[in-house]
Amino acid sequence: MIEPFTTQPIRYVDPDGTPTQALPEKYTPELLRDLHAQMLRAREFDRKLITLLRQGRSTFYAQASGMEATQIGLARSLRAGHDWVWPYYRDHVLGMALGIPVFELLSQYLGTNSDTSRGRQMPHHFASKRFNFASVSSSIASQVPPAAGTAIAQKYLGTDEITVCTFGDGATSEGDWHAGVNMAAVNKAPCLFVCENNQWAISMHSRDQMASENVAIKARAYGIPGFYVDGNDIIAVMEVCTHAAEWVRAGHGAALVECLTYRVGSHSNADADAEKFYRTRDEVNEWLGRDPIARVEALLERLGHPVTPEERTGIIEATHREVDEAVLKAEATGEPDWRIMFEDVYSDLPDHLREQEAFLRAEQTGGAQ
Ligand SMILES: Cc1ncc(C[n+]2csc(CCOP(=O)(O)OP(=O)(O)O)c2C)c(N)n1
Ligand SMILES: [Mg+2]
Repeated sequence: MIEPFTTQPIRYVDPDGTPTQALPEKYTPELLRDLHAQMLRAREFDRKLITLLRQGRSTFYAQASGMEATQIGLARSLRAGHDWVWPYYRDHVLGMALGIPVFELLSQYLGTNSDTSRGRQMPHHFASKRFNFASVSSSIASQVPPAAGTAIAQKYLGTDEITVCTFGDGATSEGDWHAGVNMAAVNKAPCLFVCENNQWAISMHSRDQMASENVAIKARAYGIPGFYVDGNDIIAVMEVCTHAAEWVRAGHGAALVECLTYRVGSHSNADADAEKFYRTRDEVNEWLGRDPIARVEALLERLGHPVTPEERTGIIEATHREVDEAVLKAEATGEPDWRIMFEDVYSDLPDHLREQEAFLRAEQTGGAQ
């Protein structure tokens, strides 16, 4: 029985791999190995993307390392390409787990011609029409009101889709967050709000920015259930998110899930030295001891189906190949032409943009028009 508003995060497996309660039958060694492989692929993707950044091929990246169980567990509770997702910037692992190809993500990071937004967004602002995955927006919590609107439309149209809206702990202190959650709640709209609580909003710890016990409890004020879950326990995330998504899909209204996790890397590449300025190495090490990937490895070992070192290496090497091939394929499509800046918004360019286009054209042709 999954209950909202628990005082402790809901957990199925301890960090050392010991089950804390009977595991539902569906968690066979095959499924656990699949979840493990997907988490390890995501971790390695982060490492590869940081290398690309250092090579100067892209300019911005926000790692999800440490948060794999939250994003992959959530993805497994959704109907990919059917339900709608209003994500936040750290959700590339959620996107990958739903099925967005690495090639599409990399096209966006590299701003090549194969990018659906054709380089018009800063890196790490991906989207996928095919997967009903709205574009990432960097403005914290700005995705929450549109998610509420999407869910209200789904209810009005009588579809069986739901909307999922993700955000960090910091986002729950924003006005947009409260307005959006209230609108979805009062309209009993099919919206699943998921907080990826990694405990930091850049350099601000969650204890310094909210007086409430946790994030889940904020749901009480809006009359919706709030589930508090161990976000580094992929089984707990899958069970709670599936339960909450089904509840939302059944027409009961909105729900909130808080996944308590930790960002083990920097906030972004613009925050290179977190341990020097705002958090301690001891804190990071403590959370590395609750790593979501190691937890599934320990569980599989206990179940007599260990992941071998060769299997680990195989997953890591396959991810390297996958990223390397996608980079070359994306780069081969070339850089978008500068003229696309003026396309896709106005059918008739306003005068000031016409002037700017003419100015740029003159620059490109060395002054000759
Ligand atoms: C409206 C707004 N205010 C401030 C910022 C600057 N900013 C970028 S990320 C961030 C922290 C967000 O923390 P959280 O929601 O916990 O997500 P996390 O990055 O930890 O995953 C802030 C304050 C912003 N992008 N938008
Ligand atoms: Mg955070």
